[in-house]
Amino acid sequence: MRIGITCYPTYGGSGVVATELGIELAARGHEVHFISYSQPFRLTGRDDGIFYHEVPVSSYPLFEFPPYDLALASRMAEVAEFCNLDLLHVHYAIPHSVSALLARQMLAAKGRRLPFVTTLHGTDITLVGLDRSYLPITRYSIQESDGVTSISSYLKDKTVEDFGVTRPIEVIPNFVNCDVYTPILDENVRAAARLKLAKPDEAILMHLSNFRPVKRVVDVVKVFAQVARELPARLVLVGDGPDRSAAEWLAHDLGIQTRVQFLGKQERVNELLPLADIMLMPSTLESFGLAALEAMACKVLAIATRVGGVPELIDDGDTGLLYPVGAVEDMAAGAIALLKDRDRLETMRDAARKIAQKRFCSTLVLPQYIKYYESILGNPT
Ligand code: GMT
Repeated sequence: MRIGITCYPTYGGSGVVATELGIELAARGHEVHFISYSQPFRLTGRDDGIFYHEVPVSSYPLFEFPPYDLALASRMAEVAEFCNLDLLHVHYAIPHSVSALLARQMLAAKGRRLPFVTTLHGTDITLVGLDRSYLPITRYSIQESDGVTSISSYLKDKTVEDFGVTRPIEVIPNFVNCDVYTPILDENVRAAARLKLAKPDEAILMHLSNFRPVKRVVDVVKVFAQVARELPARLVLVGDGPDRSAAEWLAHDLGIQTRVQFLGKQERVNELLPLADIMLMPSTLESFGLAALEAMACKVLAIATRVGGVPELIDDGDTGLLYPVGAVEDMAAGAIALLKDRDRLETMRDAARKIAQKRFCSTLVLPQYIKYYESILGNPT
């Protein structure tokens, strides 16, 4: 198949999923064309079968807001025509599914079919899409998509409840390449790599996000402060975003700044994650929680909040620990108990890796996408 993929290229889990999907599709012999305003950040190097088409958005004094969605629709239609695309797959409904809808109409006027699949990821449904200025068009473009997938049952149910969408929605979960996100099996090699981040006797707690308010990065620092009072530990924060400064100040005010490292955005998080003992994901909401899955695949236990689609990924007490939003004391107590009971931690870390392999590995999830594309192509609406 020849597939056009559009996503937010620089920020967030939906772009990561879209990029990894493109890489995995290309590795299986499909031709993948990314269409976006900049190259997706995890798309490094030049893989066979992967092409990137930039969307130029020109400005003009009349435009207080340059219309990216229109430029995107034009480029989607052009790329589809020139590269003979079979379908478009857009990630995050706003505005991508509206642009795809326009591109489909432009090609229909030329007698050419261009179906599109919309994948719902999270705040396109739970936050931004509910804004009155976006809701009607978001609902319309989802309803008009040739196929709709969501990354969890939770998000599917929210889309039906809050948007009244009546068309079928296929749940295809986030996935991870278990050969790329993998534990370091040789303990000596792991111990040597950990020395870059912590002393040998220190536990490593890690957080990975885009530091938006929904991620509650300040809670990460608060949890760590309590853990660090009880045992030797380091906190490593990966990523960047609006709440980084608040978290840095808090670490400073609590006097733990020497034990907290902000690494900023990192390209190869798969090399950092296996060095951690515990991943902290205290978000207000996660429709799935890709960062926790990536950690689990690396045999790292996630301590997270019982929100959205997270319970579909983490089995509380078995493959991770779940708490109410803001339950900082309890999260810290859970982390301390596990770090003091290394046998239980090891058992749970093993279970986390096993569930990632058994349910969320790209080898299992990719065929679901491919089958879904085939069903769309075989069933003209
Ligand atoms: O909804 C968002 O915040 C945007 C989106 C993104 O692009 O970062 O995140 C969502 O998509 C990820 C990948 O599918 C999920 O793993 C995240 O849980 C989800 N975030 C939220 O629901 C807050």
